[in-house]
Amino acid sequence: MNWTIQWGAITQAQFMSRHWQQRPLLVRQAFAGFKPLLGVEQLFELACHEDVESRLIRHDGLFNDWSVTHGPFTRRQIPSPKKPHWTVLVQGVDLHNDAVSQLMRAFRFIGEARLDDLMISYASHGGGVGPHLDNYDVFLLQAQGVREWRIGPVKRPQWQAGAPLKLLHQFKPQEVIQLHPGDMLYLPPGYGHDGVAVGPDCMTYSIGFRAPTQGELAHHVLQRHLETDNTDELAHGQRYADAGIRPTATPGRIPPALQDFGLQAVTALLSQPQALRLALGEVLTEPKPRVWFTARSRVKLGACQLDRQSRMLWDNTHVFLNGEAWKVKGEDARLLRQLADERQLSEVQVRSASTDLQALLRDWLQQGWLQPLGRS
Ligand SMILES: [Mn+2]
Repeated sequence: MNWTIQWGAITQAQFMSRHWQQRPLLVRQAFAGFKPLLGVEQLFELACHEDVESRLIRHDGLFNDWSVTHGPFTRRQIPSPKKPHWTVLVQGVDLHNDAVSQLMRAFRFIGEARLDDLMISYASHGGGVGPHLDNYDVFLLQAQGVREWRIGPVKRPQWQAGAPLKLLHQFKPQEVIQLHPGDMLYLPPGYGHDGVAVGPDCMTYSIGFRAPTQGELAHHVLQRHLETDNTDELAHGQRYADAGIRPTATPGRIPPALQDFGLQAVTALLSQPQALRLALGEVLTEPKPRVWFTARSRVKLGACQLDRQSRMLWDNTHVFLNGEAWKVKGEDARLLRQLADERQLSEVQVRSASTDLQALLRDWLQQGWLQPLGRS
């Protein structure tokens, strides 16, 4: 299924220039006649699965008491939908369900490197996670039932003390918006929101984005860079030496020469931008924890598509798939970039690939990173 967002009065380009990362947008019937892609029972089953990240949040309105429990749950731990004021959140549903993974493709116009996951929240009447803000952009698509959102900018966030969730203290919403199935609300990072289910069986799909901080990215890129072989030179490079030093009267002091040596070691890393870009591509395509691919023994090379759990990106010199990198050029580079952009290759394209590339594609099929594409 090919999903396209119906932007209504504006274009996608206008959304990008006026709203993305800047201000909220309500899109009525962004997906006209939308029907949930998985049922409530199917969602609860996922919440009970050990490879799925899930949370159960209950709220006692009278005492403003919140409780949070982390999954996986047993089916009996999930309350009855007839009971009000609870919600279950299931993270990364796109990794476990093909239909949901396809819906998420509608948001690839932002670019795959920025896409995070699709979370589904189920709420009984009055259920929600309370007033909060997120550090990343989010599209909130109403899939079933009705949810009432209170939204507003937050200048200086203050947090409720003692709550098990990071909840805004004295949140003053500017707008109240009711979302019905197919309606979608976009919120930029840091925008306050509080969504409460109105009536039973409310399901909302949250399409979330990745926005690493400099520190997080530096941590992962440097770590990856240091783990790879191309830093052999550095790892086996000159060791600290201090022949000719005089006896010290201040043995506790760090020698200035050692300080310089430490700084030089880090500076040396930064003088390898190509290697850092390589590490970045590997980091950005690293599968999430608890992602498993199913290997297959016999494969027939033909039309194929990336497995829904596969992450593939490219830059000017490499293609990256699931945390690994390949240096590519020429026609093979063109084909692999196409695979990353379109997530599939036709039989004709696969046949036009070099022998080396065909061997690589066969390897990816065997690992379960690629899936055969049925002729239709
Ligand atoms: Mn949120």
